[in-house]
Amino acid sequence: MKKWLAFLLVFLLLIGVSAAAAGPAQQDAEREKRIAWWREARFGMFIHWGLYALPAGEWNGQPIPGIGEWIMNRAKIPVSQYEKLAQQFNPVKFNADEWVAVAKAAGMKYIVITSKHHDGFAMYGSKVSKYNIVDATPFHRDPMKELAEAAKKAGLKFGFYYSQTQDWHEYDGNGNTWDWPENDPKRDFAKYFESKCKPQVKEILTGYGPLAEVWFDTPRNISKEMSLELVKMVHDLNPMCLVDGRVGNGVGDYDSAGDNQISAGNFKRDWETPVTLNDTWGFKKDDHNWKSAAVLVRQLAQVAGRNGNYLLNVGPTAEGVIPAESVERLADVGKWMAVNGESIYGTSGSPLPYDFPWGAITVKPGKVYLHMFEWPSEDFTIFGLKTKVKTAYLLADASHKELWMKQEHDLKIDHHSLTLKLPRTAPDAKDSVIVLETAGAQDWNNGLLQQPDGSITLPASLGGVHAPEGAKQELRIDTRGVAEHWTNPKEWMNWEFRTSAPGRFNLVIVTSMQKDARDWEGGHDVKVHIDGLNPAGKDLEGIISDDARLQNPSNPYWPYVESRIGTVDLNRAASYVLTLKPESIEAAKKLGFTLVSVRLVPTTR
Ligand code: H79
Repeated sequence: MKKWLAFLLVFLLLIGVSAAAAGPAQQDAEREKRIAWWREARFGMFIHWGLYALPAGEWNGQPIPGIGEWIMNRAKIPVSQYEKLAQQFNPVKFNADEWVAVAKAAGMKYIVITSKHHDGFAMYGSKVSKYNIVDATPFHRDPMKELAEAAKKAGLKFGFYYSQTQDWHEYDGNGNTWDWPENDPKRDFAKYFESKCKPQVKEILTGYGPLAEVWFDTPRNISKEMSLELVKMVHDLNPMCLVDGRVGNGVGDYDSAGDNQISAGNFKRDWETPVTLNDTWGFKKDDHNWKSAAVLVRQLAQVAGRNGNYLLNVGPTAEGVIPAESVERLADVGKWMAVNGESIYGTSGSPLPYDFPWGAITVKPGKVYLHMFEWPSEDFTIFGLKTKVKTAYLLADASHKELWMKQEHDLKIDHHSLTLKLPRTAPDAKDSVIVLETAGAQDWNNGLLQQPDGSITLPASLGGVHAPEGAKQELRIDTRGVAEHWTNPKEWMNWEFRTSAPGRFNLVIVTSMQKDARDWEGGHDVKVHIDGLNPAGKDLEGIISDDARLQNPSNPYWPYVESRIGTVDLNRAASYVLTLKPESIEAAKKLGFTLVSVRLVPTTR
């Protein structure tokens, strides 16, 4: 072989190999750059604004149940009728600076607004479709231009929601089954994707300055190629613009939790949850079920404590006004943020993968923030922090007066505890933040530990899942940390945990209602075995029944159900392994065994 040819071959081989190797790593580096501001931000405003704000939940004098922006679908309104709303849409009270000021005062760092929702109406001046706010309404202004500029002026990031798959206005779009039969073979999604979706996404990426993120939604059965095409278009046109997880097929820049779902488990990844201030996204005149400022602050802290971003929605009216009830609550959240923002912005999630009954933890290098939703009546103790705490103080106390504390390590059982003496009253009834300043890098025991109140919680999201040899595992843990598809009694779970205070415990199994609290399935027969008992105890057996309800205020849409299974003696400070095996599972409703956690709660004697 000629020498130059050999060189050329080696050279080609090298660039081939290096290109292949550099691909994903390069993407990671780009993603790290794009997402830095977002991790710092933690808190954003979502805005659902469109023609649906006009009917505001009512059609032909009838209240239409469900989320407001779905009215066209829920009331099966023909395109020819729904379209007419545009002629009346004239939001004369719209003021971009005012909206941005509401977000800014709340402590939000970014805004994401609907450029086009499932109804197909563009809320910006589109050249691709005349069905848009500039051409089809008497308003004739492009409010998105005004908002993008106002946000920029105020130092907030700005992005767009875009419904890429559902478009109920288009014959070839997805979702409108009342104007055109669903399985009409002439309907061609690819045609809609090429002629409307892609050109409109290009418009929003090029007409409004650099975007912070594009928030796609309900990918449905869109192909991976299509998802990738959208991601590529976003990054090509706007290299610093993020793409949310709902672009579909797992190719976004970060994961999206389900609507109003606060993910559970041990999160190191980047994720975001969209949450409604009441129960709707788009304005509905009869939805007065507003979350209190306390719930909002706690959700924000809980999401940050799980390493996520909180995208909180407002639904302005057809006149262009953010409802006063929303503005008031956001202002209260802002007051809390003005004092406690340090415990949210730029923090990472808790190093401990489980929840606490008292609140949540966020961390920064050298600092631990304890978010106390419930203020303890006596001393407050936390287990598992191995690093020495230099000082502890209330974040709301500008003088940082040191709190009395005692930090101990019981060598015999390798148990770390920290106890603080707190003032009698909480600095803030919503969430009082205690700061622990640590010496050096934080080191935690992040196994499952008995808690200072004596209880032990074994969350489904942290258990081992086992399927029989050779069988495909159906059971999975959903984004809320709840077991789903657990219908096969041959699948089972186990947990290892440690106790520090022996005693007798009630064993309680917590399951979740599903379908937005509309349904639950019980009657499963379960067996619990604990390894490490001395003397060895008998296995417990019981039925998953609706013994009590647990309403978790920071997770209002999915109440939990408690089932009491029996009592057990854990009479040593030691490690145990608990195994949960169903004998039978009721699955007629296809919900099955929706396990949230197994709890061991000290009996009072
Ligand atoms: O934009 C908001 C929602 O409109 C959108 N995501 C958030 C951010 C969304 N699209 N689809 N879904 C949420 C799932 C919708 C389910 C339901 Fe229904 C709509 C439940 C009640 C109305 C469809 C119609 C399923 C049952 C009836």
